Amino acid sequence: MSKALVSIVMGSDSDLDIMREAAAALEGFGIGYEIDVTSAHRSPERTAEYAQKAASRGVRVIIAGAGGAAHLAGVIAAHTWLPVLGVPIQSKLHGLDSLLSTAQMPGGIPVGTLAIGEAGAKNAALLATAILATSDETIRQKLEDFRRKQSEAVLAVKLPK
Ligand code: RP5
Repeated sequence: MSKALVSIVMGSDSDLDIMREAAAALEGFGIGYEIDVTSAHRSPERTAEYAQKAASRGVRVIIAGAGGAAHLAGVIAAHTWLPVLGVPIQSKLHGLDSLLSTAQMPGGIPVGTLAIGEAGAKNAALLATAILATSDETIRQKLEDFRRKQSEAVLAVKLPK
């Protein structure tokens, strides 16, 4: 795998099944990524350090997934200038708590928040790919191919009569 351009982080290893969707999507484009667990609440110093050093490691986009009182994406965004994409993980309140905790950032520190759960994790990776595609012709080509094939698959659907 090439060097990590995208960092996938999550608040707990219990988030991994969802966040694997992001990793799988990046692998489909051959985009290098790192994946790790760090918690805004349980390991706050390490989370800050992780975010502060991401850009100098060569990371260009961070995807952060967390559930419940989901502050991970916001805390990471507070410690880096890199674009941060938040994935709300399903929770005891069906992920609505995670969604609001991730999305409702104060003006000045943005988190691009995706849908709750698997679709959000997949789309975070696709959005990270699109961000990278603005300055990388090879990635742009792969993303355009993916979108074309996806459209063709919809057109090819034949429902039973
Ligand atoms: C959040 O709390 C994590 O992101 C996870 O979604 C949720 C529950 O964590 P565990 O108690 O399963 O470790 O910080």
